[in-house]
Amino acid sequence: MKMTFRWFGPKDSIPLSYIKQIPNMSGVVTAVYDMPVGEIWPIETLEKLKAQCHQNGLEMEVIESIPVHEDIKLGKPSRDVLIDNYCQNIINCAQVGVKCVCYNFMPVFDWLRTNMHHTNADGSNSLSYSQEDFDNLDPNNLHLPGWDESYSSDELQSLLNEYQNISHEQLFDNLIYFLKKIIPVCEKYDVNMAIHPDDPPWDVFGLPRIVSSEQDFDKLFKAIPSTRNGLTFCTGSLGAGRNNDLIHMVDKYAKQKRIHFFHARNIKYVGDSNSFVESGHNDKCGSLDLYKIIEVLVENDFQGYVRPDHGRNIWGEDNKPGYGLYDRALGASYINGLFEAIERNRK
Ligand code: DNO
Repeated sequence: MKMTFRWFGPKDSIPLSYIKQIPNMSGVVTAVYDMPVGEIWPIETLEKLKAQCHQNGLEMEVIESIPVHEDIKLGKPSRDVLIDNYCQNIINCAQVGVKCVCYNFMPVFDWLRTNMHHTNADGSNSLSYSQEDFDNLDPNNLHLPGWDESYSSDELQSLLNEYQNISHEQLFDNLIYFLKKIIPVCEKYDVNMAIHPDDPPWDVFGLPRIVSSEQDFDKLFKAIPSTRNGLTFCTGSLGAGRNNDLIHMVDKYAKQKRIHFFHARNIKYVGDSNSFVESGHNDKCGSLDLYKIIEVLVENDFQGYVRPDHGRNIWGEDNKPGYGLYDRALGASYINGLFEAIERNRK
């Protein structure tokens, strides 16, 4: 595996030199953040980003994400031009050495929490999802933690209206339409597409979600068999679905060579509903068995990219929720330790 770390570009408060100091760090996972969704990222911008990474001894082989324009998900006539642009983005990324592109196909919101600053018993902060708080949200006057800057309330309402006629089946067809044009480009330029599962893995506000379960992945891989059509195995997103058998799924898709990117994080289930709090990465802190999941990856000779996912804000850090330095660095060390121990035990 190659250990990586998400870096939000030159505006990220965490310098690349700090990221490099985390043991066993091979590179960053980043994107071009200052271009509107749907536009072509200039190759010069990508070259510049890559040069900055290389100056700090870090690779830039993973992009998270090239965002998918809502018109593509909605299947609007404008999608063809947007898909052509997406293909050009894949080509430009490949030309600067990118090997893996993470993306998602979630309508409107690409993740959802009810609290971005949940205070844990030890004084640390993390993201959390309370089913009760969610049920109390007013879909006609939505203010969602983390999303208020992305959409004005009119924009949000009209986008939600546009989705009213989009069924799960229609959304799936739109995903396949997109992939039928993208995957041949990936084949030609040696890029792996890694779809990120729905976070959390169920429908929200009546918006369909189609990448939440084993059944969903099976359907997706059957429709587009090329292994360039793969996934980001995000333990926290998939694990929030208490019916998802993560150990079975990781085994199945690692064997199929579909897992190109692995997001490791842990969550602690709260009560009997869907509620959860994002915990420290260690198994003892949360409800997921990362040890076992990673053991299965190692048994299947996993060679893809790994990154610690959301961390808590600890030690007085007040960084972007989920993306502080300290707890993600601790997460990376824990995951490195698991891989190392499991690999050595097997020899
Ligand atoms: C949240 C992330 C997601 C992810 C996208 C990938 O922290 O896991 O925003 O980057 O869904 O497209």
